[in-house]
Amino acid sequence: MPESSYSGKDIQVLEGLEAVRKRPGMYIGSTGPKGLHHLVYEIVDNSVDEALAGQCTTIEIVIHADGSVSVTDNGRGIPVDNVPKYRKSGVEVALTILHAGGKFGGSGYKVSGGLHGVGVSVVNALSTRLEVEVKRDGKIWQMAFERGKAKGSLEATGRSKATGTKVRFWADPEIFETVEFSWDTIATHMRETAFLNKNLRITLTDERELEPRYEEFRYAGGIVDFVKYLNDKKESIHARPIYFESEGAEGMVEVAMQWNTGYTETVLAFANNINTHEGGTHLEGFKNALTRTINDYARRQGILKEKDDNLSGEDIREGLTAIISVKLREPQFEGQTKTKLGNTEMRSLVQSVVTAGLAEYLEEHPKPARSIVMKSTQAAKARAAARKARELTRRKGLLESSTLPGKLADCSVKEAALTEIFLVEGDSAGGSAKQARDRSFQAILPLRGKILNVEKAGINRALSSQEIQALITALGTSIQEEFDLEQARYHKVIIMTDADVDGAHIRCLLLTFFYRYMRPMIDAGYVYIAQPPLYKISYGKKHEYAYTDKELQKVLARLPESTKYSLQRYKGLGEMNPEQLWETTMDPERRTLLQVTLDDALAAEEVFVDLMGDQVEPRKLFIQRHAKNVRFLDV
Ligand code: 28G
Repeated sequence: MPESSYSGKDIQVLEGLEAVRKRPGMYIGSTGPKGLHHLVYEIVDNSVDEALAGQCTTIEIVIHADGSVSVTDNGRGIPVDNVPKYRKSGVEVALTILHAGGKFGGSGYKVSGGLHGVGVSVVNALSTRLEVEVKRDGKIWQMAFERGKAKGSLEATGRSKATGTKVRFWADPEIFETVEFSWDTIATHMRETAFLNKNLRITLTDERELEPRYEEFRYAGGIVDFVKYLNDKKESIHARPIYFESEGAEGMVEVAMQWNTGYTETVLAFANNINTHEGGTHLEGFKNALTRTINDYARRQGILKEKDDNLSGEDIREGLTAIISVKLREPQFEGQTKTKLGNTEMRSLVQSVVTAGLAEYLEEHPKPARSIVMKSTQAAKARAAARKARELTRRKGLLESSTLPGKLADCSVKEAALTEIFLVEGDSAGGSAKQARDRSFQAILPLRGKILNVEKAGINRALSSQEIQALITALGTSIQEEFDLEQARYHKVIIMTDADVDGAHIRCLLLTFFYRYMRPMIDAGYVYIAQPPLYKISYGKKHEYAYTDKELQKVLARLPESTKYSLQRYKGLGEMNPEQLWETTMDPERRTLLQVTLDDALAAEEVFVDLMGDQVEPRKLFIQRHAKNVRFLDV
């Protein structure tokens, strides 16, 4: 189309995508790795919608050698016909009009238009290049874009009997802090998507390595398989997950649940495939129904006597792994991160489905029913004991004592928002860190040896550990029910451990601690992991650091052939002098910190359970895989 014939609508389109490029954060949350991966999900969501409409069975994702990503589905293919309102093909409309394709009020359930609900046009705007290929009506149709602008128009380029849509995009390095996709991040998300969409086949291929990596996700059991997966390394109380589903005018509800012998509650709630981290009406309905039904049953069976208090929701959910998945036509997402379901009709719907389904299960399965109730009563007893222990500890002034631990080298600034604390493995590294730090705003807490394994130990023992007590007092927030984010003495808590397996283990122990006892610290984004370098490369009078093996290869490749260099591999923080520690790991101007998020409840759970759980086998496997780096083996 010649430029002179651009209509007002065309100009609006360009302005629309320009707005996306100007303020990408508004559309995809961030321009960090999270926002980058959001691009993939945004495209995949469109394919999942085709699957939800019953028109698509397979989604193939490829991370290409050049760093681009393609998504291919075998749906009906985006319509290619002219859309009169825009005087463009349906394909071009989908890729250039913000919020194209009316999210709500359609006939079926939709994933897209969910979390940020921005659509593929946003991916287009944030890519240096995007290619789309549609197969339908016996033809292959193709078109390309650069930074959101169409290069030509949709053209038929060949013939095919197949149908479907393929989109390949190159994320724009001018927009994103990094354009490197992570296999683990995409795989975890796709596994979750496959669990939530029974029998949908999703494949992931990574062609960036010489030997391509490939994985297929397809679960005939849907969320029942999801629960089995989450409980895989745990010992379950009843053999098969409890499952019920129901579909009505308000939407569809599916619940799968299984108790294990552990103490953790893992209840994940989804609405239209979106992980509703902040919960909402569906989760409330589930919890209400669960608490009432189990208490009713316990009383009817005489396990709870008239004089006994009701079992609390927390007691009942101890060791419970559950997935609640609802699909509804007009989801309302609320809350700070728009991950809280607001539709009130879902509260009563889920509540009645769970009440009916669970009551029936309990009647029909008396043995597991009894085990479940006994587990809850034990939890109630343990909780009462823990409360007592906490009160005792508090009376001794250990939890909220105003005297800071002796080993803490505190900073001089008192304004928590400006300060940070490094949790450092071992006294020697702690010593270096104390010398290296900027004492005005950086505090150091050395933690000796392995801090207590809080997953295995109950709270009583955890609290009697000196390391844990020092940690709690230094952070100032107290724990669990008494936790108060306002009292945090630092807004950055930086875990600094060695770059080896023991370091990873200690990091995991600390993360477990935060996860179990101070979760809001993670939610608030206060917890970080320091990134010490793995190598120092010295040549002439210069030196450089490499933080990964890949980076080392890059640095070495850059050096002229004749250059002599020496290579130091850091096995621990202790091998760095204070100055090195400062410039590589602690200086806010130069360091990289990884912010710990709970976005990935799945991945976190897995690592915690692998390393901390009761079963020895996964831990052994982990250690064998990393055996060359193990210093001491007390896991
Ligand atoms: C591979 C990358 C991402 C998609 C379809 C299929 C249809 C469609 C997509 O229609 C417009 C609005 C409501 C009907 C629908 C094809 C009906 C008939 C589709 C994708 C038209 C959008 N034939 N597959 N959009 N609707 N896959 N994958 O984007 O009225 S998007």
